[in-house]
Amino acid sequence: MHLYKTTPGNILVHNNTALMIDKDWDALINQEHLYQHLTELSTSCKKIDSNTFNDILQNNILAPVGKQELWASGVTYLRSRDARMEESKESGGGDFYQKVYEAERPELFFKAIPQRIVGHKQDVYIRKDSTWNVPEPELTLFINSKGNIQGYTIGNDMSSRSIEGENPLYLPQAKSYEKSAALGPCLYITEKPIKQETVISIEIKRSNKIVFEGKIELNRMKRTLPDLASWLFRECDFPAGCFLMTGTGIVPGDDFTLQLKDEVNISIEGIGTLTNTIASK
Ligand code: DO4
Ligand code: MG
Repeated sequence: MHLYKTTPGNILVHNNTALMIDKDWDALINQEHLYQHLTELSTSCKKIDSNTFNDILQNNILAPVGKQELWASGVTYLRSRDARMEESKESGGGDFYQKVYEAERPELFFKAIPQRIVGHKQDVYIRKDSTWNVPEPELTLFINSKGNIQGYTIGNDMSSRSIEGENPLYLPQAKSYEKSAALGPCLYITEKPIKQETVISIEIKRSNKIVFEGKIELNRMKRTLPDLASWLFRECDFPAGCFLMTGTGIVPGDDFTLQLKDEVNISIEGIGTLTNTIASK
């Protein structure tokens, strides 16, 4: 099932039926058994006709976030390790990426407060002091306050490769700034964990022409999703739950950088497509 946060309210799509759920977003998603909870709620919710729903999908989707923090995982795929070793070789930081790829403890970093997160069809920013910028397409987990993965969404972990490559200690500036993260278009809530064969893909368009595309399966990730969640919850409490990006397995070649007005489309099987346009502050 898919749960959308929209300006008219929360909409659940279950068994091909769109239903309006009149509940506070944070209270709604932070359930112990979200799939079962929504299944029960769906029997008593008001239906929305398909024209109204399609209109809302076109114009009124918000990021599926309330009060939650957004965290991110790093170097969980070989491709991310290799690209980062390359970009930081002059600064001498390359070894750290190899070490963290092999280590038991994953790289987890704070990405954004809700205010810095945008939704589907909104602009994401590149920094004006950065010369090399990429989107990172990432399966993103919604984890409830008890530390259990309850849903999935699509994330774009916008990244400055020039700033991170200059010195790995600049990571927070390379990763966290206004509109540096996009989430959406919805929360995908399943009875069983998402399939390992799930395909994550990205397409970047410039003046309507594809300038980069790539895809990867989730099973290429070095770590498991529950392992990432459990490291994050070791010493942090999240009263409203939290979102966790799980790392990128797709990085464009070193000659590629985003330009203003590029359109980034990230798709994950079962969830949908997250579309954002590149802009700056
Ligand atoms: O190590 C820096 C960040 C890595 C990252 O964002 C990723 O692998 O997706
Ligand atoms: Mg990333």
